[in-house]
Formats: sequence, C-alpha cells, structure tokens
Amino acid sequence: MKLVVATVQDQDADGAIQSLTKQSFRITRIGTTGGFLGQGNTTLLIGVEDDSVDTVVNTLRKTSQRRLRYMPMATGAAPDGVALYNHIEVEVGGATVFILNVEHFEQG
Ligand code: 2BA
Repeated sequence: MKLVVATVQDQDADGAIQSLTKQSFRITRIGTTGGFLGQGNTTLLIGVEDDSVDTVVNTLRKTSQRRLRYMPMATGAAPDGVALYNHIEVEVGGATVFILNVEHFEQG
C-alpha cells in the first residue's frame, strides 16, 4: 500500500477530489500554505493499493494546471523612506506529489 501526498492549488482541489472519488478513491483534504508564496493551497492524502498509484497520479495531472502567480518583492526605498515593490512572476503547480510506502494500515 502507498500513501500519495499531493499538494495542489485551491482552484484545482474540488476537480481533483471529484474525479478521484468518482473512481472510488478515499481522500483526506487538508488546507495548507505554501512556504515560498505564503498562499493557501490544498494537500490531499490518498491511501491506495500499489497498482492504483499510476491512476491517481494521472488523475492529478489531468485535473491540476500550472498558473502564474505574482509575488511582491522589495526593490528599495524612495527618498522619503517609503518601500518600493515590484512583482515577480512565479509559476506554480500542477500537483506536487510524494509517494510513501505504508508500513501498516488499519481502520477501527
Ligand atoms: P510554495 O512553497 O508557496 O511555492 C510556490 C511556487 O514558488 C513553487 O511552485 C515554485 O514555482 C516557486 N518556489 C518555491 N520555492 C522556491 C524557491 N526556494 N526559489 C524559487 N522559487 C520557489 P511549485 O513547485 O509548483 O510548488 C507548489 C507548492 O507545492 C508549494 O508552494 C509548496 O506548498 C508545495 N511544495 C512544492 N515542493 C515541495 C517540497 N519539496 N516539499 C514540500 N512541499 C512542496
């Protein structure tokens, strides 16, 4: 058994969950925050048999898009001391996926 840990953008989470639950996968959804942008994202925990990992990863690929985000970056200060900012483009997503071996699984 494997645990798929997948971080997706919030906009893609509902579509990914709908598609996975339609295929009878079980999912835990966690509201998370990216360390770099400090913006909300969603992390899905999906426990699956080994032979379903490819199906899950392909579904996440289909339902998650790459998007541009803009991050404010300080570029200096005006003569009056007011901070000056520019925005840099950051390309985010589709899905960031980790696949972990599950040592033991049980449900009470
Ligand atoms: P964030 O940490 O907010 O990162 C958002 C995007 O910013 C990243 O998109 C990447 O394009 C860029 N980025 C992140 N760290 C960077 C750095 N040190 N220097 C330059 N650019 C950087 P993605 O790579 O698609 O990641 C989307 C989200 O997935 C991340 O949000 C984070 O929540 C998660 N993630 C990505 N890689 C991870 C990892 N190795 N471990 C844990 N979580 C990860």
